[in-house]
Amino acid sequence: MNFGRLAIGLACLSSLAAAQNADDAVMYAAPFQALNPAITGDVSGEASFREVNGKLLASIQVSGVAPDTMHLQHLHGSRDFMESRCPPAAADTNDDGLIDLAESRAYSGITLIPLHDDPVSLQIKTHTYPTANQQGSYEYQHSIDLSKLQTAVKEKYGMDELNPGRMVVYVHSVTDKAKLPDSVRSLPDVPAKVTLPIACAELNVQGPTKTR
Ligand SMILES: [Cu+2]
Repeated sequence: MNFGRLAIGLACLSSLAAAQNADDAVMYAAPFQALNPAITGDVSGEASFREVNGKLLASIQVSGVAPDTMHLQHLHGSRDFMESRCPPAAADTNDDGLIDLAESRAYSGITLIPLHDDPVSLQIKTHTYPTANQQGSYEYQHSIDLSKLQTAVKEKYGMDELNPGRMVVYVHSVTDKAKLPDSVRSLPDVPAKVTLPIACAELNVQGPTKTR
């Protein structure tokens, strides 16, 4: 028996195992594209979500948003797992020059998962979304328990599966001083300034992917 060869074989096996562990980290990411730049200016940044050890690690970084303002941010998507898209200019069906929340639905689906201090709650109306600094930028990072999130999403939306790769990330909210036409639609009891979309990112699987 050739022990030298066996040792090399074992070394190869263990490095293969390490590579497979690394592959278990699935990452979804995309740059933000500005929406409604006539009102909001040039919003930029990046969204990423990593699935690691039963957690979904959310990371959002944006700049060029309304300073000293809380910004709603969510994963939007379709309950029937259609691939969501960010809305094109043609989404402005009422021709008021702005793409509002209602007009985004045909492309992006509905508001699914809020990105604030407790995403698993699926509570959309809260005051715990991130607030931009004086320079108009912010960073948000949160570790979300994947199985709790899946249970919550199944309960609230009837979705059996959670696939961030088919979802988009929205950042909302303009400054209090913004003047919006009355035609801009919002959620019941929430001012349109709070829900107006200002950036969108179409998530895609990045890098090494898990073999399922
Ligand atoms: Cu949203």
